[in-house]
Amino acid sequence: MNKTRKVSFSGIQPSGNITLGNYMGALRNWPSYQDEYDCVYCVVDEHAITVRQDPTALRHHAMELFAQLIATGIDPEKSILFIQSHVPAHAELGWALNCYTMFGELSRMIQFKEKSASHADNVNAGLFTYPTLMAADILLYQTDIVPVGEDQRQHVELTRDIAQRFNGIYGDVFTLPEAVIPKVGARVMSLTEPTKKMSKSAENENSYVLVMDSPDAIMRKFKRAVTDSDACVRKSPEKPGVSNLIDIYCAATGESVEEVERRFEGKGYGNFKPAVGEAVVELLRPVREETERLMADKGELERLYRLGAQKASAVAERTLSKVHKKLGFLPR
Ligand code: ATP
Ligand code: LTN
Repeated sequence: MNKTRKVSFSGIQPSGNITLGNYMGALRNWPSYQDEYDCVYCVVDEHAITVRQDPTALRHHAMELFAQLIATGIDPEKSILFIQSHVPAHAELGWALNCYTMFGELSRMIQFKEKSASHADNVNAGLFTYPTLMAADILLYQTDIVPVGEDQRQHVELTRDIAQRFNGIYGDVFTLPEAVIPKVGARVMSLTEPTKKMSKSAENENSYVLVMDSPDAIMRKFKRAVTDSDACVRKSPEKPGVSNLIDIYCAATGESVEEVERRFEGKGYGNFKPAVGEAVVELLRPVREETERLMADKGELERLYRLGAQKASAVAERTLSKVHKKLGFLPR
């Protein structure tokens, strides 16, 4: 990367199997940036351990997620696709940035508040400083844009504040990044509690649809999705369940809300819910099948993640040594 093109960076945690929310809010859009930007995509396993993980499951999820990113259309030869823990510069810059991030700023992070409430028995320091490691991920690559779902906007804004603070003291060290959030699918809600976002780490497996779910499982989950009693396919703030299903249907088919409301007028949920299920089955089918194919050749996946780590390290080390020099660390 010699910065003739702008840089796009994004990351995703191998904290479970990825959901339709992750796909619609993030992954699905990532390949398209490859034509215009130098793209960097990262499986953020160091972020995942802020919540307790089973080691065997974490290994599997990281490998499967790596394959899924390729299955969605990320070209590991053209872009940089790698695993966070394979590039030590992330943890190193994360440490330095901790010293330029305020306790008050981290205390205001919505994700921290939500996760400390849902994991009250394990409110660890890593969960609190999660955003500074994320800032390190982004700033190491002199990133211009960060394609993410709506829930990550606050973290990208904090990253910008940290970068600005650092640049204010030491001169232009970091590029200031900006979040890019999709218009449709930016916030897919839970199927059982539609006022909460769909999350891969939720307890109730009927609340999310996984990219690797079988067509039968997908259909079953949509048929059971929580709606309301008036059976009218119309988007409104009083109808969060149906509104979510309409958004999912639009994001899957490319149709507008008005078109969908018109087509299902007077048809009730008995027709609408299976139609949403079918649209999602077809949307996810190619990704699931390609992931299964890629997972059959672990040797090739290992070759590709080593290649990614090498390419990522070369860029990240440059930024890190610049930072260390500015801070006054003796050269290695
Ligand atoms: P966890 O449940 O472990 O916190 P997560 O499901 O929120 O994880 P991440 O790995 O943290 O997923 O996020 C990966 C990407 O998916 C991010 O860009 C995030 O904004 C996006 N994303 C996550 N959940 C949703 C959702 N429900 N709707 C749209 N985008 C989402
Ligand atoms: N915090 C993000 C995952 C993430 C990320 C990043 C996203 C870690 N590092 C860098 C974009 C850029 C999440 O929870 N979804």
